[in-house]
Amino acid sequence: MKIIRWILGRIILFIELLTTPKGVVRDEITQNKIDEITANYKIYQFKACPFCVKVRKTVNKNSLNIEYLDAKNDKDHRAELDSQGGKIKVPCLRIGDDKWIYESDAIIEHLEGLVSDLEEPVTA
Ligand SMILES: N[C@@H](CCC(=O)N[C@@H](CS)C(=O)NCC(=O)O)C(=O)O
Repeated sequence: MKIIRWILGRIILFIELLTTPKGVVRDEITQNKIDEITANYKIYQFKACPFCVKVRKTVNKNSLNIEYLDAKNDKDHRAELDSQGGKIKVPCLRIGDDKWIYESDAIIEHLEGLVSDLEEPVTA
């Protein structure tokens, strides 16, 4: 069972490698603004989790600089996710110390929303 899971994990990572989108290139001011906000973001993940792959694709496509934390092998990160986030489930987006967003779709919606808010031209 462990070996099958391992093989599936490698397949998932290989497909990710083949299908990872190129990141958008945006003007420096907007990218810096986005980086400033995401400096406060962390994503707890299991490397080969398909839901985490889905979130990483959004991160890469939008050229977001977000730190990933391994909640599978790193005991401290796993304990943090459990005790502060409320459960061990990945992916989980942590914003600062107070906001923990579970569910890949909710994380993607948040990240896409952040980018579109900052990229949206302001109209009078
Ligand atoms: N509906 C969730 C599913 C997430 C999920 O099932 N994650 C699995 C890993 S692939 C998990 O965290 N399982 C808890 C565990 O293995 O301890 C999402 O879209 O984020």
